[in-house]
Amino acid sequence: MPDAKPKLNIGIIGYNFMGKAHSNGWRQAAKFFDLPFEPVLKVVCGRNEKALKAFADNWGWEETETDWRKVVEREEIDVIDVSLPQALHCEVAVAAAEAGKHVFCEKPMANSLEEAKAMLAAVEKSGVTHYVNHNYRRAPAVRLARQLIDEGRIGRIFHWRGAYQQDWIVDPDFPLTWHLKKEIAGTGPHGDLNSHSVDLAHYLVGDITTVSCKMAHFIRERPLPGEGAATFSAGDSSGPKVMGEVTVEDASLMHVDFANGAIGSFEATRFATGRRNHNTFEIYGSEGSIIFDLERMNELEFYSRNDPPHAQGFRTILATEGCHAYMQNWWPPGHMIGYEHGFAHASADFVEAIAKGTPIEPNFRDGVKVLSVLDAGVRSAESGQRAKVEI
Ligand code: SOE
Repeated sequence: MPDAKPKLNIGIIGYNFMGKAHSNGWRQAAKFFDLPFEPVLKVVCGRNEKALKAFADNWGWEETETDWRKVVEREEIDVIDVSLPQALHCEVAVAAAEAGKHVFCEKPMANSLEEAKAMLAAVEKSGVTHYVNHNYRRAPAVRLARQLIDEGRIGRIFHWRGAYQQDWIVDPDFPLTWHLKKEIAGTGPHGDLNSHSVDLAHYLVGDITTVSCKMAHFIRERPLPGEGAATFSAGDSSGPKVMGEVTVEDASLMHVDFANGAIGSFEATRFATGRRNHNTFEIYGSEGSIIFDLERMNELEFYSRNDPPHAQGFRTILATEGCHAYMQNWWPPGHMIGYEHGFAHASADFVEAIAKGTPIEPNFRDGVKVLSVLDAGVRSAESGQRAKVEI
């Protein structure tokens, strides 16, 4: 019998959409990756005891708790996984860092740049491992994009074109769920979706220096949510229709300058009818180009000016070979992976980072950089002027 691995006890705060994705991520990471520690799903925390218990039973969390502070204070907990709406990230992450716990935090990192900076200060002071879950960085095809750039195959980058488009609130009767309330979500798709795209642009192109942003509000009032309403799901609408105010924007368009001279655009909306979760980017350079589309997430389109002229054209690379990031841990070539695998990759890398004492990216420092670009976007949209990114 091989020696048992040391255990890494996880306490997760939140058990909705992201709680589920993270729980699965920890489970799959433990099964498919040879990790230095064994992640233990120790305790799940939420407010509705009955729903929490059902969640814990289904995902194999050993215990439940309704007070997040008690989870953070528990001696044997090593990692706090913050799977909450962003308005709650700062308080929980800071308390976790102060208690010496490693922090795995859902995106966007926080509702304001100030909160994000406070979170960064707390984790740096305590020396714990910290991570912001921009899960799309860990798609093998995105890793391949980065590899092609590092190998010089794209050359000098001129253009970034990012668009993250969804359509789950295009129906005016879709209820006023928490993503549409400023006090919980901070902003609309600008923070929720552009945060992913800005993180990808930082990863693939580089730092952003100035921003121009335009935001739009298409529907100002929506019915209050009934039973079962959640992100992507209208729930029960049979009750009386009482309206409430939408307090975030419905769409955000930014154009930006990068420090390396490239220019870029970002489009984030929940009103792109027919687009369910269309997270795309295009990068154009002096030697070649790349295109990624999350809805075809195993593929990367690549064009090379260095191919002989008669053979030039976009080719589609299926990023499922053993030589592509993470794929050795899954299935043989051509056996597709999906949305949930990004969470498993993040969990696996997070455990490795703790064991090695090395940073994982994106971490809270990267998260602050994302928030600083989004903050410049908000300032620009409010003033009608171009805004500088200020950290
Ligand atoms: C809703 O827009 C949402 O769940 C985002 O919050 C996630 O970050 C994105 O990956 C999918 O859509």
